[in-house]
Amino acid sequence: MRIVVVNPNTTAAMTERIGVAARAVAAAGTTVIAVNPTDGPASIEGYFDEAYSIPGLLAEIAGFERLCDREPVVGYVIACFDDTGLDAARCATASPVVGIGEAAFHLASLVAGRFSVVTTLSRSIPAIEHNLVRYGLAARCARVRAAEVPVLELDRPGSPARARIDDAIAAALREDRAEAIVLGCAGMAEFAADLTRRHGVPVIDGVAAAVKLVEALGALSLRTSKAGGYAAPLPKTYAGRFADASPGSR
Ligand code: 5HY
Repeated sequence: MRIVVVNPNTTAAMTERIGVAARAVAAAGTTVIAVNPTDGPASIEGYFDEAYSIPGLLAEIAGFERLCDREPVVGYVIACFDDTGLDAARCATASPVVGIGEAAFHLASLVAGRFSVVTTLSRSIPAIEHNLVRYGLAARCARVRAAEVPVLELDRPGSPARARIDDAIAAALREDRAEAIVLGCAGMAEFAADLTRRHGVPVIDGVAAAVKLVEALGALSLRTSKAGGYAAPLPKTYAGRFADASPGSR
């Protein structure tokens, strides 16, 4: 089975690291294709970046959908912890689309009574808190914390990122009564195993969680319902630079 993992920001090095994390957990029969748009923000830190990342995300999915008869895709992962563009993406395909945030929240709720989230910057916290309410999991999340590390600093050699994430996790275990930790950025994926060992609680990465959930959905032949809000968009003209995205135009 083929799973497409879309990093909605435009930083190819981050996409590469996300692909490595996804392939590390993928089953033997799963091929992971990790991609990112060429248009859009280098990183997504808050609502404004998020808005400008969605057209590129949807264009990537549209490209794979055009080939799906010859090269089927069992499902998509949106590899941005805000689950950027998730609802629109689910309208764009009948294949399942799983956001790494939603995936991580659900797996955390299966292994812990309470979990805390450790994300990058404080400005990203409201969107994550909103998603927890939207997914019906706010009651299971003790707190969303920020390590105060910019997304693109996560893999810079010599950056204080790891130490700040460590400190935020220690505070969550000490102050929030958190029983598990969710890593609140796709760029933290490679830290999960080491942090689990260091802190002695499940530290969950959404990239791995989402890949396994897409595999499970594929194995159960579960596809996105088109009976309601995720129905395909109605054919209409989109003007200007989005003309090529006009629903029903291909
Ligand atoms: C992410 N931003 O996973 C989010 C995390 C954040 O570019 N990839 C990004 O800080 O909201």
